[in-house]
Amino acid sequence: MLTPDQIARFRRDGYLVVENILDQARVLDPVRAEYAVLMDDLYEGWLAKGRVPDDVAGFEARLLAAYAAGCDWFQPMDISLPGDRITMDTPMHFGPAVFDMVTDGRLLDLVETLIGPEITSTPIQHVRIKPPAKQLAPGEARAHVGGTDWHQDRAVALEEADQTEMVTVWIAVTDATVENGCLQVIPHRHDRMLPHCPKTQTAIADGHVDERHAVPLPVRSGGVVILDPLVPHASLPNLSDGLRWSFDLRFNRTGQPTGRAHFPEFVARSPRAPETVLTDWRAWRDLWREARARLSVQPHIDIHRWRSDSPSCA
Ligand SMILES: O=C(O)CCC(=O)C(=O)O
Ligand SMILES: [Fe+2]
Repeated sequence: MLTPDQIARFRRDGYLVVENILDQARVLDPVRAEYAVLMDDLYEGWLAKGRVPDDVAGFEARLLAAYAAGCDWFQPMDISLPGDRITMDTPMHFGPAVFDMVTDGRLLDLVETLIGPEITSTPIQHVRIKPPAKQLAPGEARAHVGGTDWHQDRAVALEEADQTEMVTVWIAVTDATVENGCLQVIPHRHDRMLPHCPKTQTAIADGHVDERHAVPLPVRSGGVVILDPLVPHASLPNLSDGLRWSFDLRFNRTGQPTGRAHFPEFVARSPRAPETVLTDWRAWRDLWREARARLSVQPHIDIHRWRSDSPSCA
């Protein structure tokens, strides 16, 4: 699936942009349709409470109206639980179209060339539907809604996964452009973990990223960006008039820690033990429902190792 040249570039640079991986008609249109239904369900609920205007139609307009009204669509649309305050009612989204995307054969072929054929889908995964920056509230700090600060993905998992062979796969649902807030990376800088600090987001400590070396990574809808877990990356702000929509997924070699053991993982591909592969989206959803129920009655589990009082963060 990847050419030897692409694999060599990934190993050298720590990232790779690959266009035309996910089919529009077969994979992304169903995802859009699934989210349109979800948006309408959420909107009806807010309408019933008088929280949003009733003359707004369409996914994008409804999402922006909900944001302006202070109604949260992020967590109900996310394919994960939050890092804190999990209750029995915490909303999340696990549906057939998203499952088909996460387990897409072409996507897994690509992952297989980098980490081998025994592939686990990790629970560190998000949807990011980013409104134009000019429509965001002044204090908006969430990396799933506004810009993302510089970080390494290895650093947002726990230490137990520091040796895990994993890759991040970032999927462009809308075209990702420099204007609408595509990813940017510091190529070649993936030899070691940099200190991070719990700022508004967990981010690389001041002075460790030279932004003059940042390379933006535009990619068309259906294309993906693959990231080494140690490559520093961030997103640009969305300076366009439209939404910037992506998913980010992570895959590791089966049997190695995901770095977020309290959330569910599943086997996405396994020539060695095909019977272990999860094929039913309902089973995926149920794993997350069970995790939510368990975590809602447990003490909080940190998802990061970084402390604001460490020397690098002073
Ligand atoms: O899309 C973004 O803003 C950030 C994504 C990211 O950090 C990731 O995919 O690891
Ligand atoms: Fe990241």
